[in-house]
Amino acid sequence: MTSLKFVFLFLLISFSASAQKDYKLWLQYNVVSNSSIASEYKNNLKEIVVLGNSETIKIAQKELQTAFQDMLGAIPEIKSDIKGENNLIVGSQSSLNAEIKKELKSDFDKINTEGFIIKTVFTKNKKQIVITGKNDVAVLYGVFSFLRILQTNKAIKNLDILDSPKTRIRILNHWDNLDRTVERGYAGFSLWNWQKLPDFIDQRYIDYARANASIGINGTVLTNVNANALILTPQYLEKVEALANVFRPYGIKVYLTARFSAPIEIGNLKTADPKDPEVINWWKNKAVEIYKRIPDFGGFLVKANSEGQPGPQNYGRDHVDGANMLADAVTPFGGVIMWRAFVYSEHDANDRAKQAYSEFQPYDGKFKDNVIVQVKNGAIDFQPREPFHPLFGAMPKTPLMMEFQITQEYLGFSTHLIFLPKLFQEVLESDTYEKGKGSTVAKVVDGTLHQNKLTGIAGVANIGNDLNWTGHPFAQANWYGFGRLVWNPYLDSEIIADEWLRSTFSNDENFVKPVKKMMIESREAVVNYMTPLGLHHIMDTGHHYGPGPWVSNLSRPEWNPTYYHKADKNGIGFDRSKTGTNATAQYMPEVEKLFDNLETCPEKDLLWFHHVSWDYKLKNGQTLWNGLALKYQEGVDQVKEMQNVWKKTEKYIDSERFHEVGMLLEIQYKEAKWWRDACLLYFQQFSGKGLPKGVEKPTQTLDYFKSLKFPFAPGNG
Ligand code: GCV
Repeated sequence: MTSLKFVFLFLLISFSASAQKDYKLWLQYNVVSNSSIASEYKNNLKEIVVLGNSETIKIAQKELQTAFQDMLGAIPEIKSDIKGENNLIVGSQSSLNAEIKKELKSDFDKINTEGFIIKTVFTKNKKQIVITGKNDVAVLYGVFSFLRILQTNKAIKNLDILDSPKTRIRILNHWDNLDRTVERGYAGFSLWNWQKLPDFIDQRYIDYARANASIGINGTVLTNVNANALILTPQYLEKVEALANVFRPYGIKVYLTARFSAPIEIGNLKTADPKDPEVINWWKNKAVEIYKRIPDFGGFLVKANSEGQPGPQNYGRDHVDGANMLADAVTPFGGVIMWRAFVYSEHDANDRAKQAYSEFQPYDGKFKDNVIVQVKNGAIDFQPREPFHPLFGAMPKTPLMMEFQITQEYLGFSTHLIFLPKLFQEVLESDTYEKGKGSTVAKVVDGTLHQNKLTGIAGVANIGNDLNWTGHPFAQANWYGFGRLVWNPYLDSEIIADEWLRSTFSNDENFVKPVKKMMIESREAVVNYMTPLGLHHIMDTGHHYGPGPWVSNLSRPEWNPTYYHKADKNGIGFDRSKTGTNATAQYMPEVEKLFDNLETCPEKDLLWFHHVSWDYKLKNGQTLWNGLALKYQEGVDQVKEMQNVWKKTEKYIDSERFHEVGMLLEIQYKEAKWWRDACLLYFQQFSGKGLPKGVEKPTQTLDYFKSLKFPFAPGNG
């Protein structure tokens, strides 16, 4: 009995220790094992001088204390005034003494209101490290950045860092429903416990805010874009207010989704027509009510007249009418409207990829100043690879916001390891040629191309109430990487992977080097085994789990995978060139030419833009059929290689996460083979050709793959 008890206790302790590791995300604060680095920090951090006593400054102080205790084994004494030297001075510009202020004057001129300075300064021959910014939240960002330097075991000699976020709205979009299910969520239920709010403040809310602040995220849309009007009732606004109060000291503003028909559903009006005076008034009053509770409320995100959601078109009005009406309601309070351009219609026979551009481009310059149009990454829908959305590069007079999807709706859910910053980077680096060469998507969204003041990047969150937040331990890297990239859209994804691995697992080079390579290559691996050479949207329908290139029976043609690949006896691919739907014409001439011409179209986008014969010769000399089959095989082989890399990491990390990732990679490998076999068997019916040498033979029939059903696949509403 005693030994049983002991075993139980042991299991409990080891479970909670590793569960905590998963839970702690990239803020592990592992002991610094490099003794010279540790002593360098200890010598330079005799005391911490904390200037100010706001909630935010207290959070910054606590963070430093926790981090130093965990990483260096001791907390320097905390002081509130500067004496002696080799101190760490933490406080906003206004709290600094005159000498330091003077010393940093030109630096302060170079940062924006959210930017920070981390600098070694000498005043009266005394050396100090100063972390500062124009306000307390900026100081908090500086503190997290300083701790990242320590976590990644970098030296702190002569620090001279000035860092400002390049985008203004750095926001997570939670597709969380009020019943706590999460649309396209693969990490459990929603974090927001509406039933217990506002009185019960779950520690998770605080930990969520802390994690976001550590990567510079400054906004959160709490509710699904497929919106429920109830969130705008007093009963719920009280709960939203409680969350806003928790997030505020971390610099995070709360936003909500606005259901366009709310005036009817909860306001007892007969219409939601944006030109109706009663409707206009209803929204104005609603804004007053919200801002009374939440003075720094961010604004609304709206999905209107898209996939069955109500909108201004229900009343013969357009998107501009709808967005501007809401914009007027929040203008007195400095709120913004993020209006989504994700529109396509079953009544429009045009290529779905063209519809958002066709509808929104003519609105350029017509929105109010506090409206930002949120454009999805990709004209179809967050595919493993899409060419950049043509609206980027076509609306010079309208602020455009990028919407990335962090949750892996089309990318194997939280089961597959894919490092998304690599994908995001590819898109941000794409050249729109809007104002000549170098007019990258990054420059459109950070406002530098058109000098927009209102800028932003949104990410559909992959967070749920799973112990490890994101379902897959490596999906945490996508949350982290999103934050880092929206702060600086020019950051290299390799740097992000490096930081994340060191902060989350270990600084050991023998671990970091191969695993970083694995992460970087994971994106292409997934493209290869799901949708190589420009294929897209061939996931099984509804849940989007696994392959379903055969699906052709859905009511809306553009919901069917057959619509996208167009495989037939002659070949495969969607002709979006001049000879087809001419979607290429939506790009600037340089890009149009590149994509339109079969010779110059990058092979990674080939079947996105062209329908080519099975015998078409690829650049490597292979026929299209053989090349396609070999790409599928390559994807499978890449996952095998990821497994090999991971197997060698056991001695560097905790056994729990080692085993978790190992099991998930095993599933990923199985599913990569499933993708390869199902797709090749299906496409083979059209090509009529055998599999080339090097491609493994399927062990199941096409009918078997077609028979697979997943009625309870997660995230499907
Ligand atoms: C929130 C896709 C997804 C939907 C999602 C929609 C959108 O169609 O499958 O779940 O709805 O995009 O982004 O609005």
